[in-house]
Amino acid sequence: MSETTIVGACPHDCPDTCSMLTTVKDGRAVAVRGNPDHPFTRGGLCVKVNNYQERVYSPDRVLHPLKRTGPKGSGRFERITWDEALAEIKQRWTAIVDEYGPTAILPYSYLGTEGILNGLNVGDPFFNKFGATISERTFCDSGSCTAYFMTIGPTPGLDPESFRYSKYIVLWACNTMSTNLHHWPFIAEAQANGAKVVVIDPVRTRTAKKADWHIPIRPGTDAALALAMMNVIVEEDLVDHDYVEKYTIGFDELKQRVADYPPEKVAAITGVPADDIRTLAREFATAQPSVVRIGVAVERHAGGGQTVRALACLPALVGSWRRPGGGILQLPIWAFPIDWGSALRPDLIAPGTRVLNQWRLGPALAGEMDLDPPIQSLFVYNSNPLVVAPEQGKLVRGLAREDLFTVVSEQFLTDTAQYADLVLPATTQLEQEDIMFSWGHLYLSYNNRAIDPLGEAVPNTELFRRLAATFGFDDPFFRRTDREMIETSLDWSNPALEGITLDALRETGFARLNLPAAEDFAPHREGNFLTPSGKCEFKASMAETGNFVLSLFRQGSEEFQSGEPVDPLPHYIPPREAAATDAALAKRYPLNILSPKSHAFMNSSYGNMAQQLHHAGEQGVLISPADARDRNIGDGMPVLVSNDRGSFQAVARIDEDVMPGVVVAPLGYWRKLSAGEATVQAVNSGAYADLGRAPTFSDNLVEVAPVAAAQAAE
Ligand SMILES: Nc1nc2c(c(=O)[nH]1)N[C@H]1C(S)=C(S)[C@@H](COP(=O)(O)OP(=O)(O)OC[C@H]3O[C@@H](n4cnc5c(=O)[nH]c(N)nc54)[C@H](O)[C@@H]3O)O[C@H]1N2
Ligand SMILES: Nc1nc2c(c(=O)[nH]1)N[C@H]1C(S)=C(S)[C@@H](COP(=O)(O)OP(=O)(O)OC[C@H]3O[C@@H](n4cnc5c(=O)[nH]c(N)nc54)[C@H](O)[C@@H]3O)O[C@H]1N2
Ligand SMILES: [Mo]
Repeated sequence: MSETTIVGACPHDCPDTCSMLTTVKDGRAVAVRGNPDHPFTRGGLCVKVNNYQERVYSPDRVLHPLKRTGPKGSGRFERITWDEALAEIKQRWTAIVDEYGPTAILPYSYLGTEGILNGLNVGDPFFNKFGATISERTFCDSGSCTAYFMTIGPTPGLDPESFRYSKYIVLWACNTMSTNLHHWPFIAEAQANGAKVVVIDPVRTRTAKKADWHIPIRPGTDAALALAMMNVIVEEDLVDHDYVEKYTIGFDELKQRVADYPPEKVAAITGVPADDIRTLAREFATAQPSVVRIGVAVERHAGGGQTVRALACLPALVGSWRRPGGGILQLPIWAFPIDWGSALRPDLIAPGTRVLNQWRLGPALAGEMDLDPPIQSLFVYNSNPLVVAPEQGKLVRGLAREDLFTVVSEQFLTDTAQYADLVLPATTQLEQEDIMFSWGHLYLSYNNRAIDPLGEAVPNTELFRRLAATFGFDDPFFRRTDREMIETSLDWSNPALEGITLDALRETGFARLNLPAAEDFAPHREGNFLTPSGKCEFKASMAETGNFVLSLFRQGSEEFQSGEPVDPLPHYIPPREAAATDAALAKRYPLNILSPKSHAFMNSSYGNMAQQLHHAGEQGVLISPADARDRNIGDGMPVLVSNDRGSFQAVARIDEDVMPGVVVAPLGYWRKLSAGEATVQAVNSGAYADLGRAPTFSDNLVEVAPVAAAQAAE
């Protein structure tokens, strides 16, 4: 028996991008484990992927092209050949193009796999040349990025490993223990050395339980808190004047602005006592180096963009950037010199091609958007919109349309694939080769293929090679092999790659970018921010082009990227659905629902796997004892969560960990595996936040009632 170990990388859209070792026996993967040599992975995987081989060999894998035989959504399919599938796509799309034009076809994708080859942009060149509608992908951190770029520019900021040198760590809307687990040891090390760890979250999460101080806050009010912290810092003269003078612009205007946010006023908005606000501000200013780690949830309400603007101003005001371990951590992805230009091929886009934001899929398919031409075909890969996009009711109606030709490339018959006309089999990470960035550490990774593809599954790169050939795109660009793509995926002339070779990377599986070591990494010690002024812009010069979306999320020429002007100073925008904004709505629907990430699922991936489902339990909703009592809800009781957009069924989990007025239903449960065939997305709105067209998943009001009572009321 031959046994080998193959070094690869976890494929998921997670900051940790673990180095993964696969044991292969006689061509079959028998186990995976974390690479002990990788300084961030440290030999451990998480509950999501530590049995990845079971995902690979699951009897539920889609291993051959499938064609629908029953009504839409019935899940009845027959096996066909790849040639038949491609011929069907050619015939259907040609007819659609003849009648409606190519923009009647909508590609839809995100980060089912995060590899530079098989991930975000793998289909873009094909669909750009085809002339399909452009998908604007503002799924994750788009509003946060717009705000961050406006304030300090596309900088990695600090090394996540340098948290071990921090003296004050604020995890702001970030559930590290579930969503960024491998960062925790660095935080714990700082904590052991006397650093204070603060968690700001409406929920006492696993992470909050490990913190020195948990500050519960009303959802969507974080900007007010950050502005009040700055108010205190200015009032009590805790400002690092030397840093502010040399390396920032707009301090005088910011000073005036934060005068509007005294702690007492903000206490009433946020629910955080004024004295706590003062303590937080004083400690953040004086315990240096101090750092804020922001999670994605800070962008997920009406004022999410301005929240990140305010948070990105904080460290400069008190000089946190002077030392390693100080500043703000968003996405260190900006350290990776990825050659997006050659991957995206925006040059292939015909000027004026229609753009559709991904959050609009439900209304677009359901015929509510007056689109000309209407969407007649949907091509989904690397995504499961029925579970990850809002307005689920409309999505189901849209996907059920008999005249919609839906093709889904998948590993499993997801909720979305269930509605497809054609399902195309996709490989898992063990069956493909890729090179990976990280948005949570500074190591480049190489994923070697561990086993041969199962059945007729193909990597996304091969899928688009086949589609290009089917449509006669004979430019050699569309025939590039994976190895050729890997060679051109990065800008090898960039100093960050100095000393790294592909051959060595294949051997070791990972390499740290050529950047200073964590203990010396303080790129903004003397300013050098990547903004137009080179300074931290309290007053943003980019505010004139305002609400822009990064080209990474929305391709095209420059004109696509600018937006309406916005206020150049950070400010608080109240949640859209809250008593203060809409009292009538709040009367009918008094509870603010949050749908953060689940501990055991990866977005909607693993929502069908036994180990992870066992860990997560059935779809639940966390509710405070007071709110449960008011509604005669008992622990474990089936409840209906509803608002005007829709409803879903869940099991009540009564817990003091959630503040009164807030309920929590984690993302990731599959619709078809849930009682009532609906998930939290049934109540979520498709409204955008203020910047970057970010979603507003923390800004939705609902009511919760026992299922029996809800049925009786109908
Ligand atoms: N286990 C697991 N890990 C994952 C993922 C997964 O699905 N599962 N997904 C990956 C992806 S794609 C991403 S983007 C990251 C995201 O990881 P995180 O940034 O941690 O995102 P969330 O879990 O959505 O939200 C974090 C916390 O914010 C809180 N929160 C919600 N609204 C507000 C608010 O208005 N204010 C404040 N202060 N807190 C709020 C929630 O209660 C939650 O505890 O995780 C990645 N890692
Ligand atoms: N309510 C609510 N909604 C959210 C969020 C939230 O916090 N709350 N988070 C948002 C965020 S941050 C994100 S990033 C998005 C995530 O949204 P998605 O990126 O769509 O995430 P997944 O649900 O994991 O869906 C990915 C699908 O791709 C498939 N897949 C995996 N690898 C491959 C492959 O190599 N090829 C192909 N063809 N398919 C593959 C998987 O089987 C899976 O079904 O969701 C967003 N939606
Ligand atoms: Mo995400």
